Amino acid sequence: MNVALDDERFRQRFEALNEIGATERGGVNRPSLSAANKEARDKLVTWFADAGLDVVVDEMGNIFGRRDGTDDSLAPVMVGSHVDSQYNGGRFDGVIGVLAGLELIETLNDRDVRTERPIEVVSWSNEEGVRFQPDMLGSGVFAGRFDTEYAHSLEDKEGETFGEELRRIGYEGETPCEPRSLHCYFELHVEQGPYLDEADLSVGVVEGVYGFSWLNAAFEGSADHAGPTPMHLRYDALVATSDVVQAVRRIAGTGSEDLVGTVGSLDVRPNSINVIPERVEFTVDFRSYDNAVVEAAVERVGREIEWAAEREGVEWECEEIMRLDADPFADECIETVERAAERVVGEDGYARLVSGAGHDANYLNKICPTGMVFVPSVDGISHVEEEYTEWDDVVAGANVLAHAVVEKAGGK
Ligand code: HGY
Ligand code: MN
Ligand code: MN
Repeated sequence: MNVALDDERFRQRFEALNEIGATERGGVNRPSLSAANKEARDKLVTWFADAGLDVVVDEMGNIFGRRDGTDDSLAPVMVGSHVDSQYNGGRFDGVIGVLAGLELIETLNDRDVRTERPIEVVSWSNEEGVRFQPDMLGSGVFAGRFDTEYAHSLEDKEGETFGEELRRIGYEGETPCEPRSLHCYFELHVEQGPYLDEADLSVGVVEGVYGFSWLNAAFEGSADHAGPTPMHLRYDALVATSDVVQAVRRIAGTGSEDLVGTVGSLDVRPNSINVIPERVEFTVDFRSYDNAVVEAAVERVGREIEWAAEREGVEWECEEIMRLDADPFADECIETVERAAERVVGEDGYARLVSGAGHDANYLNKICPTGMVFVPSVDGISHVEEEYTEWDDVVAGANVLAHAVVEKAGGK
């Protein structure tokens, strides 16, 4: 079946959804379980229902829209992504994956095509992990990595729990969030790196996703007056932290070529110009496609934290809050996506690549054959308001996704 999506309807939905939480600089601010995230969820539920999908919300707030096949005893093909965003993030990250799945449903309805297998479109909760860590939480519980009780107990910086916030916005569903039989899962996403844009390619056939580790760490020194306290009597938590920030950069420069390391969040207390920092809480994010390299980097930074604490005479804490191994996607799904890419953009229009960003597909890949389609991020920029992808590339990627899903769902 040759799937040709309705670009205009797809684009109108993209613009309408991104009006929610729109920022002045052209991005979106729709953090997990915020009022803007609720508004986006409400819009999705309406659109899913209007497209004739059976809508189910599970106990993690994951939203599923199911379209029956001719044989509903068969496991469904699932397609989706997420609509929560970074604080002041990009308009394409996650959204195009959910809306491309919905557009496929609308196109099948228009063409009165019934696939053999059911198709489910999904919008996962808390993919970004900026308000509630770790990230990919909704898909992680669905894949059996975390239990719902743990996930609901997670707190944001204001002490609000995930469960309370989910109930407050009315998205704690009855349906258990747990692994179930899926024929396969596909996700369309922006690359969020420079490769496709530099190679001037419209589509990426994703072979797998980097493994990664997230650490929450802290140094505890003693606050004191910045004036009369002599240097030899200081126990400065921020000086110890600055050693580790530099160490993360050094570690990322060793190991394998693809190892990346980031200290992205840092909280200084009391954070006052004339008080020696007493406590600093910070995060470390290491990623590589080689799991042993991530392991070695985590070990090494642990030692750096201890040494920095010793040098400065402060206490240290370090907890790994997330470790996700890299593993390749299923060949059958990679090849399905590749065939679809050849069909839509030709042999010279795509390339195979690996994802440095994490996705819900990481977890789906643990429970069913999984594949991803990438489209280029202009200048490789993402997780900021300037994130941008040419609409023609978004449409090309969505058509590749549609062909892959229809092939696997047995569409004639
Ligand atoms: O961290 C990630 O790569 C994803 O955006 N959650
Ligand atoms: Mn994303
Ligand atoms: Mn993201």
